Amino acid sequence: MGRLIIVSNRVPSPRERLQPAGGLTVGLKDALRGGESLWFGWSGNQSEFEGDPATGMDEVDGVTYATIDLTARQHEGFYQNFSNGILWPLFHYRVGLMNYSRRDWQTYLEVNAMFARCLRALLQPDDVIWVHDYHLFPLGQALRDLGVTGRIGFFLHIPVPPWSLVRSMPGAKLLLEDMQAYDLIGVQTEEDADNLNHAFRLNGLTERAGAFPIGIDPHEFREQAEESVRREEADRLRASLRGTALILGVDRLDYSKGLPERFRGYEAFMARYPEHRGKVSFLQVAPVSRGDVEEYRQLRCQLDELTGRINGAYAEFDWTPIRYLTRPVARDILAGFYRMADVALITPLRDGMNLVAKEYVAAQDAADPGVLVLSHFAGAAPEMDEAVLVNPYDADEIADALHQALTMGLEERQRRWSRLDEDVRRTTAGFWARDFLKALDEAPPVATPPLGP
Ligand code: ADQ
Repeated sequence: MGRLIIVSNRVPSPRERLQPAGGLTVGLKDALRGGESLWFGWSGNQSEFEGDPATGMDEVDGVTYATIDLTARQHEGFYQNFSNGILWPLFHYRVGLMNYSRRDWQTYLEVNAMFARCLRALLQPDDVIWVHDYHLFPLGQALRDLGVTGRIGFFLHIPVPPWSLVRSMPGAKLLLEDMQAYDLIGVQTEEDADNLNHAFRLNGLTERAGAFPIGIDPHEFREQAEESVRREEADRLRASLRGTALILGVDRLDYSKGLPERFRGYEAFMARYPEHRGKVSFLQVAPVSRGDVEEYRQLRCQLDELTGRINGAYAEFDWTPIRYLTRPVARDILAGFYRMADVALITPLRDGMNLVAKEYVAAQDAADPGVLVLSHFAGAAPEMDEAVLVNPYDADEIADALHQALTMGLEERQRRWSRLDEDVRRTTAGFWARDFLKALDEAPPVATPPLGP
């Protein structure tokens, strides 16, 4: 087998390369270790140079990292406006938040074509290419246009809504046609695969999507959690809780994560279950992400106001209902908080998968596990039906779920948790990558390699 070429918008930073910190870096760790491999993408830097940029090369632990810079104009049009301002809301079912502009669409296509040209120069005939996420939908076709005939797979980390919704974006049909260049398209859930295949069918194209739910490295995360509950930060949190039960939320500050709805759910819980007042603490960690996009600024204001209102209404002089942090907390500290939490409250309005839910399960102490309260609309929900599942739009349902979770007996907690844990340990990140690459190898090829001499 040839080299494995991973392509994603961002490549792991030099620090993440040495110490994978969640997401893709963890997911691909095993796959990259298998043989020769190269990871290609944006360096994270901006340059003033308008032509095709030079590719920076670096090797860490047997993996070659090849990166290119973007200009400020490309970064704005391709990444900020088109990927995060158009595709992200659209694919999270929020058409109303989509700010379409034809100029950004053109920059998106331009950057994808440039990625293809720079990557093409590094390719060898037997390479297997695996492209990741919505920033790079057209990349496969752009590579085919340059004569690449080998295997190209694609994995989409975010949800796929029905075609009737996706088609509201001008250019959606073209993206769909471009995706035919991939030998296999992986998505997170059966629902996503059905929606994408249905879209292909409706447009007279070939169905190429399959469900490959992403996982974590549960062994590594459990070890981290066990170590991290013994750290000074965990002691400080424990002391500050003074015996109150801990409800924990961990997300990027993003409107797909349902944070205002979650806070309103907690408010309803305070109002309707006064017996819990003074006996619980809700800690929400939500570091600011994409802070330069208007919708994210508005979300932050909304959460500041909700936190103030709820704390103002229910706090005692010696007790605060919500602790809300928009600063990042390091992963090796967070893992211990997961283990200490009596309840994880994870209520996205839509989420491709949600790995925090899986990490929470992996971090629990089998003797006294906590309860996962999870949105029906997380991609993880179909696999994790032993969680207490809620509709995040219903504040009263969140309130009832919190009460149920906080009063659940040990036996039921253990029964639910051990089923969840079994699943998390079976469908790991390593399994996900191997499973996808095997299916890619077996998929009927889109392009025929030219005949040899
Ligand atoms: P994200 O939207 O970033 O990822 P998620 O899967 O929850 O969401 O988290 C990815 C990683 O980031 C996890 O390892 C998690 O621990 C970490 N993380 C999240 N919030 C954090 C915080 N506040 N502090 C520190 N670390 C945090 C996208 C999709 C998801 C999909 C993943 C992987 O939106 O639906 O599960 O890709 O495919």
